[in-house]
Amino acid sequence: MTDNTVETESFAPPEEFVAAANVKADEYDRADADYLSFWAEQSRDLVDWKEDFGEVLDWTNPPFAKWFIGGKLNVAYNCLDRHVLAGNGDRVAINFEGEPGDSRSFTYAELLAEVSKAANTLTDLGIKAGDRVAIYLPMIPEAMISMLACARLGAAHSVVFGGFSADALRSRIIDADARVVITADGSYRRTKATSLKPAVDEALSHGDTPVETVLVVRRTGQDVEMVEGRDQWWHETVDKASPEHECEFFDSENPLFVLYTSGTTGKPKGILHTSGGYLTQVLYSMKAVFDIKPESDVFWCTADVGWVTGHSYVTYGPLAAGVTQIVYEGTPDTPHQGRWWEIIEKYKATILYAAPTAIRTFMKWGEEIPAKYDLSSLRLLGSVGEPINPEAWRWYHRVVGGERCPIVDTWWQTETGAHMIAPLPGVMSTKPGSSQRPIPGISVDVVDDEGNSPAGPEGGLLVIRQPWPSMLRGIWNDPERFKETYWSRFENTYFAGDGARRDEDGDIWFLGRVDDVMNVSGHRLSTAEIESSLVAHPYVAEAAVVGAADDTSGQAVVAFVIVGHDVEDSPETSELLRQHVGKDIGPIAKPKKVHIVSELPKTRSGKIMRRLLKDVAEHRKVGDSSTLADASVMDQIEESVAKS
Ligand code: 6R9
Repeated sequence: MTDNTVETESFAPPEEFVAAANVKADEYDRADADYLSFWAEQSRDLVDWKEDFGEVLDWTNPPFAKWFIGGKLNVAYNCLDRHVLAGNGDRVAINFEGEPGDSRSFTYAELLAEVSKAANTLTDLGIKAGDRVAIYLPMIPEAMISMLACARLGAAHSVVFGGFSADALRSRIIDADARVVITADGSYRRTKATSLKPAVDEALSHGDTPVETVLVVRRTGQDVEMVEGRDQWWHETVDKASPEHECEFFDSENPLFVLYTSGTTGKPKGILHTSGGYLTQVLYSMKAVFDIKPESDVFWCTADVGWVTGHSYVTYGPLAAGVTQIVYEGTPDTPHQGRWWEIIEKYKATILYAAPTAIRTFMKWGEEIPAKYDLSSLRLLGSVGEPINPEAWRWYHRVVGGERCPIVDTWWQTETGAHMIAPLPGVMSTKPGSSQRPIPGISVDVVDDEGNSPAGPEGGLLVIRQPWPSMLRGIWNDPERFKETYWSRFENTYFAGDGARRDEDGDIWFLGRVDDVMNVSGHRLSTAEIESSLVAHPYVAEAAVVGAADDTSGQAVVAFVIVGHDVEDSPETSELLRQHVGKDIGPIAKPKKVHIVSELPKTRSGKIMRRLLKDVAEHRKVGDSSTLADASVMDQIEESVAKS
């Protein structure tokens, strides 16, 4: 991204926004004075506990944290029952907009009935507290209903993004030991009915998963093969189940979900989140960062539930806060490029939370498109998933927000569960491109390679100093990897994997990942995972993958491969390998380019120097290659790339 950043440029929130804001500036001091009392107070205030907790944090066995010790709650009760009991059962919980234009809405009372039916069905299928259920669904209300039904039973869900392949689904089912899979026949994408169920059949076809039952939602009505004794239709089971379900209350540390995310090695990690702490911080961020007013706001987070943003800010955050929200199934340009703005106008959305890659796409389509719609209901905008470049920020602010909506640029991760660094919109002026400050109760720092603080003006590594309520509790089945990945670089300090720097005001600017994790359209992908997919293809001898800067998607996957001697170096081969990765991992992982080369740049110890390949992929002069075993390799690579 080439725009020049003016660090001092900032936008003050409108006076009315400040006057009505949920939190004020003194919040930081109160939290700093005693962060544990601060979180205890937030938790008691925001969460309905069936039994109060005693100790706030148990950190006697770091890095394994426990929060709100001895407390008992039910997360689904907090998202549903308590709103109905408080007399808000008639408030719309979900306005669902299908891609073909069909719509459905659920009040809180109706959603409670749906979740109760699903919970009763899962109980009939033998699911109980402590089990895992895999959810492989498109963005339809049943996705959230299924997640909440699991939470209601104290069973953990493992949502697998519907864009992932059968293989990816299979390995996640096996790792999480899931006995039930909830899926759909398919969904609508770019006006076509795409299928989902065949991927489940393929994932289970090896007979090596613990799955006993597949529950299938009918979304498109396309033909589906149902396996006798294993597969059941949602409409023949859930729809017929009782809408009454008395919930139990579980320990604060009862697992809520496992969500797989890419790491620096090939195998995705199952990030584990539990109940009380997660819900506390998610709710606090709804209050402080999104300034949520449940009676009047219409919230729209555009993320898919397959990602953590969809977990925290589609399913749990908005529903636990009791606000009305929008859920949209499809793509932003179906049937026309104004679809999002049309939805905002239709439902009078007040808060929009989206990824920078979407904003950059809209910029390309032109500002005359949003200009055709009434966006005056919006009062706050959010950004998530990757650094937002100042140019996109300004466009978002001016064109979408009509210069009246503060923008909260929220930095967080699957691992952190909820917002960690973000401006408080009623408290401070916002700066295009900066996430600014940790939210109250969170302690972050930017350190140099040795862990010294402060890091120099060019920046350093982002670390988190103190445990936080919604922190991951571990990596499923792999405590050693948990310690190694996040806690081994600096003692008792969480290493996030992001580069960052502070400006003169102390505001934080993100510089992207410092490891081999790429960020494509706000989605995390690992170079190692794509490399192993490529080398698993019989044509490929060696592969190196880099994330190259891309104007729309932030980064794009670019692969360099050495093919077998009898394989033709042709555009067809490159295309075939692209398709292979798409099929193997999922369409989002498909490389934008596959360059066939005769050598890869390696150090004398055999390490691939991806930094040099990144220079090539970003059309830059190749940097220092003096540590290469063979210095002429880069010339050969540049030559092959120029030819292709
Ligand atoms: C929520 C989510 C986490 C990684 C994270 C960082 C990048 C997310 C960002 C941001 C700069 C922001 N990231 N939000 N970078 N500014 N506002 O995206 O989780 O999919 O786990 O990705 O995304 O690099 O480390 P996840």
